[in-house]
Amino acid sequence: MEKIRALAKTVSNWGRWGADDERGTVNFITPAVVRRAAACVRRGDVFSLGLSFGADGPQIGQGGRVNPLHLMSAVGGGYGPDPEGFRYNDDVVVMPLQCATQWDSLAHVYYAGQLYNGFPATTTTAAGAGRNAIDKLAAGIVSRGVLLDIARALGVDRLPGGHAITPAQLEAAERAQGVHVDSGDVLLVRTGHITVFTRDQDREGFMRRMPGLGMAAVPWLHAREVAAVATDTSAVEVIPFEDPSAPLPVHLLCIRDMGLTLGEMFDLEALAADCARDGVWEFLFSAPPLKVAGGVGSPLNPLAVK
Ligand code: UVW
Repeated sequence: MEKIRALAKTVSNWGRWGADDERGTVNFITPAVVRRAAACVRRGDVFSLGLSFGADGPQIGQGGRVNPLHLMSAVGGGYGPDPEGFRYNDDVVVMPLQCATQWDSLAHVYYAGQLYNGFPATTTTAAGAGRNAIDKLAAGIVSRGVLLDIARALGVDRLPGGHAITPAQLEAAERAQGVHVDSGDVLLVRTGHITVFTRDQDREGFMRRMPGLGMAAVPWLHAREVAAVATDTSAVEVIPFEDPSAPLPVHLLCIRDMGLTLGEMFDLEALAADCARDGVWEFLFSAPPLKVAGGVGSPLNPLAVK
């Protein structure tokens, strides 16, 4: 934890938006940023970046996470005696909020007994998150999205598990793509790893080992004032961890110290192919979380509009 604590001092955003702030880096999304994002819509083509929420999802039961259980609570239910009259279908879903494409809230991870902005970890109880819950981000997240395709920049179909993405690789992708990540942007980082699940149907391979951001990327995200970062893996950061004695350092530094929301299991394949075709790597990005009161995460269907 020593390295994490030292780095935390240089990237902390505690107090930056006031002592009561529960939104973190989403505060970088100002009205001017949203107007710039809206101007990115040129063709009107919409890309869904979400996985399906269903029994065939990516979960393997790790950490108590399972795929959604979808039940029909009414099939052909009716009012009144007329068999040809009004009929309805209803359903119920039981699912971990973190089971597929999702945002981590700022209450998701912590260390030393404190959440983002210094709130006590004890504010999260069996009733949910009393501070930094996902519904605090309900008026977002809409901004300019920028996709950095690290796999393409490195000339591979997908990065191997254990590949730690560095600031130099992020900047090389920026140069290759002719785009620059600016304050308030939502950064999408493509590794290609989602295809281990979507194409190869290898859930164990998808969930247990993955490429992702290395610890050195954290100060870079801080300096660029990124509003949120998402990848096509289940953890955003590299697994196995760079230092096996300090698990999930990027989670701790981004969520707890910077107040930076992480997006996981985004399917970036179709969007990346389109961006490579037209050479435009920026778009209007919209992925508001569900207003789950006290939730520490939210399932999503993120949209990119070009
Ligand atoms: C943990 O595994 C704690 O988090 P995530 O699902 O965000 O990777």
